Amino acid sequence: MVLKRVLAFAFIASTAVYAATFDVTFSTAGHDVPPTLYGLMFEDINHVRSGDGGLYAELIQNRAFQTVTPGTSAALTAWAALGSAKISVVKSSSPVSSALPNALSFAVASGTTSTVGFTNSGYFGIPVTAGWTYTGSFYYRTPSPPATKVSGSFTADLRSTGGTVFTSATVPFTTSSTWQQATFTFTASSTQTSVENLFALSVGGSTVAGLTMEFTLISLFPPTFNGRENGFRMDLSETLLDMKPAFFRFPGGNNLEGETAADRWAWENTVGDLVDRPGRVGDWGYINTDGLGLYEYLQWIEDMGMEPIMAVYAGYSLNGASVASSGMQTYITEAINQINFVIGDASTNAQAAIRASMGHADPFTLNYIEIGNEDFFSPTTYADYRWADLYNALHAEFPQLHYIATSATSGNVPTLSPTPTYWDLHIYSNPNFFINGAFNFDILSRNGLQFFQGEYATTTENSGAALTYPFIDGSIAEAAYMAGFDRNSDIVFAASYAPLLNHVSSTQWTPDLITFSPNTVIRSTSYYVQQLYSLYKGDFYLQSTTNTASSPVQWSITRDTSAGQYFLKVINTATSANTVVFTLPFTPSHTTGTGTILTAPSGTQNTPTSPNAAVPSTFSFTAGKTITYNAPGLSLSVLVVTE
Ligand code: LX5
Repeated sequence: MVLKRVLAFAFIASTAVYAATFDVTFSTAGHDVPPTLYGLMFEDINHVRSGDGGLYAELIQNRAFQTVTPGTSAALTAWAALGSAKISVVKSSSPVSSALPNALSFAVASGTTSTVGFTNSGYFGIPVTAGWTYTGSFYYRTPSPPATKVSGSFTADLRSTGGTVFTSATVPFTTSSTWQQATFTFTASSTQTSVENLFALSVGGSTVAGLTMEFTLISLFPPTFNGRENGFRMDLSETLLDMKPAFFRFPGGNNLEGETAADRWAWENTVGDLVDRPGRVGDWGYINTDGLGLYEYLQWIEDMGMEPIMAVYAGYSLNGASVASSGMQTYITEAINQINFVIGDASTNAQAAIRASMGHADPFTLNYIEIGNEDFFSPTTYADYRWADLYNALHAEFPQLHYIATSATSGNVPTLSPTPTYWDLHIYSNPNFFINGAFNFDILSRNGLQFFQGEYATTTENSGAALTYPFIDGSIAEAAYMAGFDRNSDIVFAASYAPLLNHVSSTQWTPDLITFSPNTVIRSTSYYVQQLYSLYKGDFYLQSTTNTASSPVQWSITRDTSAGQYFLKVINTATSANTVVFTLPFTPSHTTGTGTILTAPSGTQNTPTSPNAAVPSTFSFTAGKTITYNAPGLSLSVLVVTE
């Protein structure tokens, strides 16, 4: 997997020295803030997994032996034999489906009497939580069943690595050469602090002595967000919900593109019954089960009150190759079908009918389609035919949708025809870039173009040192840059930090907004910056005295018109305090106001060992026609003033 790196686009660099007090006068003039302004960018990135083992609540790792090589030890990732049983991954002579050719072969020697079975260690652990009812299932068969059917029962349970069983269920079975699906539930009565737990399926040796059975799609779900079958992790969903995000960009990022076109994220392989989903080797070097498929994304996005920004494959993959012009029709048709799955009429459209068969007869909400991801890495083919082929075909079919092109620097790179209205820009850099770039959008002409900062983050210190977790210096620098999103929300319609999630146990790209383990979630300093901007987005931006780039202090004023509240955001990127004096165009009805602040000493990070080193706190302040606010060093403050 070759990492691409995006050019930094810094329009303004200023070295002006600033006084400690900033006078800010604002008026009632301004512009609407688009409801879509702050949201989330997601892709299955970070080995082990922001999708599988992350947002997607499935607890069993390697549940269907997808894309593994039978007979290898790697094929048995997360699985281990229990007792004297022999387990291996085989290419089933009669697979459960053409999509899932492999199975776990479970062989029990004749004369076995002791308990045998196999265990799964989950995604670096399995949480056992009191009151949780776990829902499990698996497919099994006996390739060469005995002449006399054997009936018995498996025991499915959660246990410690030492073998202490916390909860279990009995699962009856009968030997047969055809695949059968067994289901079960069990409820935990106590919470285990350790997540080093195992899922086990076992049986009395004498019941199956001399038999070889096959198992696949062995699944175990905890309770999920909104109680959805095949759903999402509750704690991660609630952590994201606490940001009140407006949109969800998916499925990528690089994870859309595939190493080659054949490895791309293909929507049709991610819908329908789980036995029909082959999975794929994702673009971050590990397997995607695609249990988290297009339907699951859309249903969860709807449950979360967001709208999708959905990407379609645009004929460019990470090996640098572009699909030839003559080969584009395949992907145009695929994109049309993908969109019809989302918004088509189930009574007349085959793809929409699949959606309805999965439980959502009505179309999902969809306004934005992103054509590709970072296609400026193959600018010539994007400009010569890939953009136009897809845009013209999709726009003809779905004229009501907005089509986003991907661009380097500030849009129009490469120059595309038809000229896109919407551009996705990506930037990863150091704190100074974001401080010096706070006015990057201010100088862009108002010529109808609309911008989506689809990925951005402080990824290194100014020294160039890499970051494992966001740090306050970088997060407050991002906050200064985000004041530019508020201020220019007449041309910036959406912005999302990236990447979103990483597992504590191993990762491929840091820093990330949220770090998690099987039973914990760590909200980074950048998470809180994103949260404060989203919660206090308002619906109208008020013009005010503006500062200049590279100044240590930035501000933005928005209003929630229906609530009659004004949100005065003050960002101080210096390590020492600075004062801002606001002069309001009205006299507030209350003489005191409540504010929320995120601040911490330089270098502070929220980590697994100190998850709450920097968290927002509230304060009150004196409100009046003028408000004097002393902003501590390295701080983002939101002062709420009621009209
Ligand atoms: C970046 C950019 C991080 C990834 C890409 C996304 O979020 O998938 O869109 O990867 S990179 O730097 O290798 O291009």
